[in-house]
Amino acid sequence: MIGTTLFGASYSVYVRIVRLVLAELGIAYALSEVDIFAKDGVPVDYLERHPFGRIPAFEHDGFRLFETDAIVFYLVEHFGGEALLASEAQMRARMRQIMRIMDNYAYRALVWGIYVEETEHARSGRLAPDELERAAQCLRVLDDLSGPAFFVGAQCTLADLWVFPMLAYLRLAPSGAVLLRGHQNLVAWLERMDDRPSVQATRFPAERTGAVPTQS
Ligand SMILES: N[C@@H](CCC(=O)N[C@@H](CS)C(=O)NCC(=O)O)C(=O)O
Repeated sequence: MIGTTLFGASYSVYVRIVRLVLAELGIAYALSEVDIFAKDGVPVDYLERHPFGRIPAFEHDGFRLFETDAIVFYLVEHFGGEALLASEAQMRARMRQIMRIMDNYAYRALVWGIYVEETEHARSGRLAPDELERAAQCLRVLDDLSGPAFFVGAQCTLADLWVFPMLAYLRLAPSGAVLLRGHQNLVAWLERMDDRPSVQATRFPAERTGAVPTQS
């Protein structure tokens, strides 16, 4: 396959991270829609691209890849996107720390624990204190790590592009919006990010229409 193709769904947090990077770097690509939550399960041919059945998967001029981190670093290195990396060692380490916090702690708590539970499982206002506390802890940590303009330094880096999709879902959930109100730094950062063309070009369907996606 010649060119750049991203396989996944526009409602997916991890697909959006890659799309944000593609947009920030001005790389033309095709989005090939794959619904891993389809009634009949993950499409069988998709498992050839991603044996674990997650999204996204990626192909560039015949080079196939999966795992968001690997895809993003390939894009940055192949297409000269170093401006998205913090330039100094400690700041770059902080950037990666924030990315891994999002993967390892925030994704489950914010997206599945709050957004999906409240909007899809009709548990709005009925979450348990420990579910809310896990999300609250993530926000406290992120708030502590956030800088005055972007997460790390004076320019948008991969840290911002990793955090944005997860907080974008969180703020759509009633309890998530309440939690966020206690972190005005994060609210202001979200509003700054909302102005970026990359963010506007990759809106989740639920942000555009107010409709709730099947899964995230
Ligand atoms: N480690 C994977 C995670 C990707 C991931 O979890 N994607 C979600 C959608 S945002 C997914 O495929 N979920 C399906 C599932 O949990 O079965 C990556 O970094 O690409």
